[in-house]
Parts: sequence; structure tokens; C-alpha cells
Amino acid sequence: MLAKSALRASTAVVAASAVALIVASCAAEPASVSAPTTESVVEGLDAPWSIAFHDGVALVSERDSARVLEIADDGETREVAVIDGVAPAGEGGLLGLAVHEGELFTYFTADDENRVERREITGEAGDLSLGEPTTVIDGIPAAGNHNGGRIAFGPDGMLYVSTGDAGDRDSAQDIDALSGKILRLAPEGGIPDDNPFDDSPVYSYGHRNPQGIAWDAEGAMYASEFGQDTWDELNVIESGGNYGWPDAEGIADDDDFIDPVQQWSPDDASPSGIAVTGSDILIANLRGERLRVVPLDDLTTSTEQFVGELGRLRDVVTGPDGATWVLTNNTDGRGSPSPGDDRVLRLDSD
Ligand SMILES: [Ca+2]
Repeated sequence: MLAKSALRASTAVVAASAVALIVASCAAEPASVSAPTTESVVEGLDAPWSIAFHDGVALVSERDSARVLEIADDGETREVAVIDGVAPAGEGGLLGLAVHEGELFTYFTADDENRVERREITGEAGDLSLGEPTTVIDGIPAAGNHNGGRIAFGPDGMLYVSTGDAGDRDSAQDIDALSGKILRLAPEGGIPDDNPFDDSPVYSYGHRNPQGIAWDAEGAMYASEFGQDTWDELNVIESGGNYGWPDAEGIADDDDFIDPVQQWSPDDASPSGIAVTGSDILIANLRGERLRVVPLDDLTTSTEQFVGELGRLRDVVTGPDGATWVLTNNTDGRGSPSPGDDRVLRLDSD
């Protein structure tokens, strides 16, 4: 693993030669077969939140500036667009990104709600732009805290949206409220016929503030969730499932709720984005300042990487290159930024 100083000084290059540089620079380090090395793909981001890919190009959202950036192979960033209507406040702002069939989907906090919009992506790499917005869903409760905000397309082609309780704890148990839920929508915004509740976008409920969703190769869905004071959670999401909040936090052994498969103290976790590789679930942790690795063949165990080395981590994504991309989160006012923060890192496990 690169020493922190070496990492901070590393040049922002993503190219085939970068892999050779990583390997060479680590040759003198103690042998480690499992800990990946890192390379900065880009530096100097301002409170970034989400990474998504369009035709191999990495797109990054910035929460407070409301900018969508594209990252070039040379590590330079270019502003694709500023999303109209974003009203950053507290944890709210421009949050999750997802790309589906040539469109960019954005989840963001507006003046009095959270909503999801989609826009056509036009142009070539290095000159991307966005078309006019179409609303996918609006009226999701917003607040200074607990806005959820992760969006992703499932293997069924549907859009999944994680929403926080927006400070109204009891709303997480109210099927008629959009807060404290994972929602499932057609890409155009309609409600799929096979959703668990009639004429409702609600897919699962009883969530406090889920910010990570991902699927394994068999189609199982996983979600990370911030607990209040005691337990952060990793859940396996089932259609129509009740995940307990606010009546339960963490493993409750209550037949009325689906327990998390694993839980952690918020000091060691505070999980946001997650990704599934061939063998593991990767979880980016904010306060815990680590990447957690949960093996798919034993969801009750985990190992940790980069503990305290990179600061707070907001997102982790498997890129079209097969590599794991990690987004730091040290510039949003809660972290202690180092020179170069915030950054996108590319992990190389070889
Ligand atoms: Ca729960």
C-alpha cells in the first residue's frame, strides 16, 4: 500500500502506465496479498457525493456546487452542467447520480423537497452536455439531515431510490410517505405493476437514512443504512420488507422486522455508498474512515481497508474497467481535508 505522503503526491493519471507505476512503487512495501493499492484519479473536488459512468467516462456530482463533472483520462475535470434547482443545505444538495440508456439521473435537494430528474447526455467524451430535465419523482421529504440520496438501476432495469426519514422518524413506518424508504420506479417515473404496494413506489420501508444500494450477480439487493447512536446496518432488501426504524435500530430479533445481516457502531462505520464485486460487498464509510469488505459467502463477517488513511469515504463503485473507484468526502465541513482533497481513487488489488 502506498504511504500517505506518496499517495498525496501521486500524480493524477489514469492510464495503462499507471498500473505499472503502482506496482513498482509498492515493490518495497511489506507483502500484502489482499490490501489494494490506490492511485488518485482526480483531486480538488468540492464535497463530491456520487460517481457514475457514461460510455466509460466517470461523472461525479458535487453536493453544494450542484455541478456534474466529467473526468478525462489525464485526470482533468470538466463541468458538464450545473443542475438547476438544487438548494444545498446541511446534508442536502446534489446527491446521487445514475446513468441509464444515455440519460443521467440526478437525486437532489430542492427548496422544499428531494426529487429525481433525468436528462439526455449528449456529445463526446471531453465535451459532454445535458438536455432538458424531466422529473422522475418529486415530493420526497427533505431536511437538513437524513435525505438518503442514492439512486441506482437494478438488474430488472428499474430505478431504485434511497430516501431518508428527513427528521420525521415515524414516517419511515408510513407506507403513504416517501421518506424512510427504498423506492422502485420505471425509468420514466411510473410505478411498476409488480411493486409490493398497489400504486405505490415504495419497495421497502422502516429505513432511517440509507445511502448505499447494490446488487450481486444473482440479483440479491443490499443496502447500507446509518443508525442513530448505536447500530449502522447492512441489509438484504426484500420487496415489501419492513426494516424496523424507528422501532428497531440494528438487530432486534423481532418477527415484525427484517434484521440487518451485519451491524457496526457508527464510530467505526457511518456507511454511505456500496458496491458489489465478484466476491464481496464494498462499503464506503464516513466517520469510520475505512472501506469495509463483506464477503458474499458470509454476510456476517467483514474486513477493513485504509482505516484512517484516506479520511471519510462517500462512495464506492465498480467502474467499466472492472476496477474499484472510491470517492473521498473530506471537504463538506465535517472532515479534515488534506492537500488534494477531495479525490477520486482507483484501487488496484493486484
Ligand atoms: Ca433496521
